[in-house]
Amino acid sequence: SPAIYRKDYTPPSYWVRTVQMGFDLDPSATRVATRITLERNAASNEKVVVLYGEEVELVQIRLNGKALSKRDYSVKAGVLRIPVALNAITLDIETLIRPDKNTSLMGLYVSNGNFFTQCEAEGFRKITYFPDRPDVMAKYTVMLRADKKKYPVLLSNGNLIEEGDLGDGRHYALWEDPFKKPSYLFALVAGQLVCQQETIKLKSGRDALLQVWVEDGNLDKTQHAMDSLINSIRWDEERFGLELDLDRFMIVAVGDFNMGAMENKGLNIFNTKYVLANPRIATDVDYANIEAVVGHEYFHNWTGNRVTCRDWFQLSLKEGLTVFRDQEFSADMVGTESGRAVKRIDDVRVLRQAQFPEDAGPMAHPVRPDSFVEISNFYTVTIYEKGSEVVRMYQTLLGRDGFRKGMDLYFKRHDGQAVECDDFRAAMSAANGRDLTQFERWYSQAGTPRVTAQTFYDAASKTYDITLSQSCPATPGQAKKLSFHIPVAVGLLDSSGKDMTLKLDGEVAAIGTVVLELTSAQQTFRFTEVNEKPVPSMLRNFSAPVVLEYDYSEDELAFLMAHDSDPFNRWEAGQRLATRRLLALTSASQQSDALSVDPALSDSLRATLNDAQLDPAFRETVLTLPAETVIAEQMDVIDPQAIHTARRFLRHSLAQALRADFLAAYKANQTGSAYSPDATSSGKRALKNLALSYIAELDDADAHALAQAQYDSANNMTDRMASLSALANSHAPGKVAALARFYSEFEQEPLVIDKWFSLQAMARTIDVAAVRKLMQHKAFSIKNPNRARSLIFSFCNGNPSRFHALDGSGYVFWAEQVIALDAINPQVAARLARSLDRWRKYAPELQEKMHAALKQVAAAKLSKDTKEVVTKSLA
Ligand code: DPP
Ligand code: ZN
Repeated sequence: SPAIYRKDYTPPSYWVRTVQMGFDLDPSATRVATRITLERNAASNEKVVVLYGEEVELVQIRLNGKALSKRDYSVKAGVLRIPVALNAITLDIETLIRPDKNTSLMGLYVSNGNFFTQCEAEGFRKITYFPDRPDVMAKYTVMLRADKKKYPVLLSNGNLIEEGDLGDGRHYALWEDPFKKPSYLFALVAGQLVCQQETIKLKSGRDALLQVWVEDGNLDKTQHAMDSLINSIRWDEERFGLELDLDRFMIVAVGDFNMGAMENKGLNIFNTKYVLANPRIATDVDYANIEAVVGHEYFHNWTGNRVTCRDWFQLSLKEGLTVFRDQEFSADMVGTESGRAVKRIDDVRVLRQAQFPEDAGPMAHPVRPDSFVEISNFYTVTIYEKGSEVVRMYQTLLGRDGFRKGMDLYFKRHDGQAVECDDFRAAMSAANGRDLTQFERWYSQAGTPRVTAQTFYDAASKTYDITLSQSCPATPGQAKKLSFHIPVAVGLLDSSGKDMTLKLDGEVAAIGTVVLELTSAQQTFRFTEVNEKPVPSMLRNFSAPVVLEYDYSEDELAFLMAHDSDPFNRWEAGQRLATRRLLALTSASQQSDALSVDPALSDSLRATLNDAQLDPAFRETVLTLPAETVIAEQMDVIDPQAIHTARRFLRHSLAQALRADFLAAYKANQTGSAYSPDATSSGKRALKNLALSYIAELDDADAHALAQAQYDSANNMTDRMASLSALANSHAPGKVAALARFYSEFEQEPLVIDKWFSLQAMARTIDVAAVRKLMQHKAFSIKNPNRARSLIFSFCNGNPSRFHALDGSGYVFWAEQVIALDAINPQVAARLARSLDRWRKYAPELQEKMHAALKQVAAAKLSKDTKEVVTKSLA
């Protein structure tokens, strides 16, 4: 398949004004009748109506009432062209589709007997022939007809206009969406579902009906999603002055879903994983994720739906912005400064663990890509998470108020339009009178910039110079990079650990933190009236998505860990210390040297662990060592076994050194019998369970007993999973029994069984043979994306040392699964295909085996999704 280029964008030849659809829902033969009114686009020279269709049977097509014959149009590679140059056209298109055979989960499909749709990015063309591109926005009216017994609930976007019986056991519902929208936001749901509902008053006084739809039996798991939705609505009213524009807003949960959730106008469709929760089945992390995803999809109603993307190259326009909004929402929901920092740390962890590797690998692409083969492959951590960092930098540069002004202007200018990333930047610039020309490079250049800092203190003149240099590694198609506009937030600590008042060239810049704007390859910033040599705290709150290199002494890092007023950098200092140890241990392990660690790190960590002034949630982040994948990215040649040995050794050493402290923290952070997922309680559980995981490293009878006792008495899924994981990674006598008991207790809860598979897939002792055996389990199905992810993805992506077994068995398994999945669901397969992205970074013996596996996949008959990924990996 050929690549599509951003530079080739042309406006549509016709606009669509209205869409009327009639569905006769039947799993094996759904008939779709669509009437589209089109209007010629004066800005286009093309005299042709262009419609896209995929895997649909075209029954008939009429133009202004007249049936077209095959001579009147052409169909080639899914593109139907009708040469015609009229100002107004009505098309009647009838198609036939087979939802029950649709395992790609794009377009209209069946899940557990019910109908669902997923149209982003290009799924609508699997329902009917249509100008399926996001800059074509229209008003939709949708008539659904189906058997009343089998499909009592019939939902689509907007407002319910009419419903009734049709005789012959069938019924209908007519929906009308008052807002024009691109086809990717179309949705329908039909089936046996029940809902929790609530009517709330919006800020303007209007009433809105909120519904959360689930399968019967799950109504005891919807309260948290409903609460999260209401909180999201309130938050957007307060923070951005944006109100829900509909009378009715629905969330529907579905067990078979490719992604997390989808923001269809007024009818959000969610993976069950991001809706269903109660203390019995959901962990604290699940609760937090549900809040974030419900927020995310709700916030799309403005950032994505009211203002959408001109083309799919602009995807980050809505995704980066909406991730930023959901991150801010989650932070505000916790409220405390320390809670905000923990959220920030979590988000930066995702960036470093997933986005930095992507940005350094064969799939590296700018936040606004220049080309793609299959857009589904570009729903990436770069578009989402790095995109969010780019949006966050506007706020860092312009301030919260300035950012809000930019948002207001963006909506004022573009409400109801399909626009580009540049339009967002222009609004930020115009609203604040700031030149953001150079900032554009964050959208056009891929790769993670490196910022190197050097400092010089002159005691005689009391000046302190910080010299910042930037560079950015080459990425596919981009050998040379131009300088970025990088906000570097800096504070200077005096010898008592307090923030100095900062004067830049004589001007008072700030009491605590100043944002230095690095725009050239190298710049020096001079602080004046600096009475003693400070310890610099740089890139506070991670003010830019870069790698910051500075030659900190061990003492300085320990000092920052103890004193920095910026909690993010307190954490960061600890991570730097730990990373140094882990890299040294990794190299010692490679040379078969005896492993040892000095007590400096454990002393600093002990101080943090025992500091009752600090929130437990924050202490947990400090005591958590950098992930194996983060260490891997810092090595020239990745050695997964050595990294794993090093990290385990360090954890074991810390467990020995701090055993009593961990036990004390364990006892001090019990949360009692009533479960609540609030930040304080979940923070306590996080620290308690971290302590348990360290103690479990010791793998002795006391550790086993502690984990077993917690498992036996757990009253919530967080504690249950933590103890089961401790048991599963140990030689505890109760381990097999606990795993079996867990399964039988939760057999009826698919989301919990996912956890059960995932925990085993990530266990230290598992190998490919054991994964294959789990695939034979009656509860395993490769067709369900959540289940496939819970076992196959967890093993390939979440267990590096086992996946990269020296015999290459992991890669053989990976190739088999990519090929098997590709025949079922290309999107999911293409995700798995990414697991070998970084193959060139490994030692030659592993590289060779990975290369062979990649070649094997490349030689198979593949979807364009998977083909693009393996082709780019091999390039
Ligand atoms: N637009 C969707 C989302 O990010 C994609 N699944 O919310
Ligand atoms: Zn989104």
